[in-house]
Amino acid sequence: MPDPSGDLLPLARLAADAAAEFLLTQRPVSLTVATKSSPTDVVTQMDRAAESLIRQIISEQRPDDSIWGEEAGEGTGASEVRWIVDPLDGTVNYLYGLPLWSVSIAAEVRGAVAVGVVSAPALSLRYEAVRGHGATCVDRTTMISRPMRVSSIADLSQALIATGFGYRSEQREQQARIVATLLPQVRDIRRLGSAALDLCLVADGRVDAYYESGLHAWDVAAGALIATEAGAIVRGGTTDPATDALTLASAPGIAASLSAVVVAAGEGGA
Ligand code: LIP
Repeated sequence: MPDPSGDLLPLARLAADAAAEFLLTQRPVSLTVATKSSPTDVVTQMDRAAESLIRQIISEQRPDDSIWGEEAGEGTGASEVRWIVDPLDGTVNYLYGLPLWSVSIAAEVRGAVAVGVVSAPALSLRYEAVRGHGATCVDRTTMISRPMRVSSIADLSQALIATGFGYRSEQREQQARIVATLLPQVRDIRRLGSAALDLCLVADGRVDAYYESGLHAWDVAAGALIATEAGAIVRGGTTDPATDALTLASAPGIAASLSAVVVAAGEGGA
């Protein structure tokens, strides 16, 4: 059966760049904010409009594919391709005018993620991967692309670790206890606010590892492929519906030691 991945990457780029450009240049002075799972789990009209734009671009070229997006849910399709879309990952950062947010688009072929694109327009960067063909970072200003590789770190005490927190108070209390356990054992912690971007920063060696529990498939599908293709050990990051499961992406040299600490401390419901 032919592998359509070669056709999917250009379309993923087109959709991600269009949504990124829209979000960056059409942001209104005042955003209309609604809430979802908690009073701090926000969604704006820009999240929804960006997803509509992505759906329109994909469906025009590949009308038989299904699309599963954070805001409009999962549709049906007759083809073997399912698109998994987070139109605006890091909504709180976007709301506050901070630059760390991204557009995340993955294409699954026969149940396995084959293509992943994460666009971070405020950083002028696009991260991308095709399964089995490595991971690339594209500077959207110069259009120069370069291969990405995870860091070579082997000592957890020297590691810069990214993480994130859920929107429910009881979940955040547990996650705070885990960070308190981990913090004395590592170089430092970063909470950047976009899971898709965190995974790409692991791929690029800008942080040594990232872990978070309670993420959704749309947060991680593209970034997990990009991190894997850059040599990371990735635990979780599946396209299963959200659970309290742990997503962990790490440079190989600290994957076992980091996993042992966060799981023993109770992250990921384990
Ligand atoms: C966000 C994730 C982030 C997590 C936030 C939130 P959203 O996704 O990317 O890693 O810590 O709580 O879930 O809500 O901006 O799409």
